[in-house]
Amino acid sequence: MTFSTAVTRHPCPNFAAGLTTAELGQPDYGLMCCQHQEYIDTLRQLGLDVIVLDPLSAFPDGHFVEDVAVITPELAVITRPGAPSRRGEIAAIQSILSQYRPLACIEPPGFLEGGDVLLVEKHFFIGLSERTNEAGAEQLGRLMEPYGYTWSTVPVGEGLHLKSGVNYVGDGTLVVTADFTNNPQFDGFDKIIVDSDEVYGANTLLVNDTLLMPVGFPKLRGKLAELGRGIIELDMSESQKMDGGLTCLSLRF
Ligand code: CIR
Repeated sequence: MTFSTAVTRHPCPNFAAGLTTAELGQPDYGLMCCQHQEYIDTLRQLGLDVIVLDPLSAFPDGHFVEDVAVITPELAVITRPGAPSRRGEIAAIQSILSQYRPLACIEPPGFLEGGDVLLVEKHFFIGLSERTNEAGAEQLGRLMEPYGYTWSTVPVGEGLHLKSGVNYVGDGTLVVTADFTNNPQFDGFDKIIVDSDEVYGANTLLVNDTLLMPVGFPKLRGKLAELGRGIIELDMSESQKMDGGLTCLSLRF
């Protein structure tokens, strides 16, 4: 899919109060803002029109906008985050997305976060995790079927989201962590396997013809370079402290 637009949200000063399991220390707000701006600048450099929404002080994870919607050319599905502390974020994304797409919503008892949704061509791999349940996955799948999409569910196991461990980098190739390497659902793809000491690098994002990856994962960078695409490395240290990655900082369409 070619992207022309991205929606982002500025981090709020109390972003360190968001959810995390990372144990990488206290994140720094000033540095987070610089890294976020660099992310926005990079998307703009790649030709995207980047919308930057105001911070949400009541929702310290609110800048991880990927989790609150799933967008295709036909529809924007507003999710229902599995983390109760994040449910209020959805009200704040609806009005901007309604300017671009018809909206649909994930309803109780379903819950789903965009970080668990990996779209490859016209197939949705939907991770089942603490943040996304069967009912949420099925609702998303059924909403998309009329538009010719297929879908399947993938148990996530240890990581936060499916895209913490699997991402599509184009040309029939997936970047996968060990957890997903032998999953039969991904038979038929070429796989770049992420070493166990570089797992965070798996959250690599293909934007049009360029790969964005977090800085500091030289073995993965070497493997990705063989794909022959441009690679831009971004410092994601402050997002990583809050369990966030490159994909989660934007909604792209
Ligand atoms: C959370 O735990 O919900 C946030 N601190 C991080 C969300 C990251 N989202 C993503 O990777 N899609």
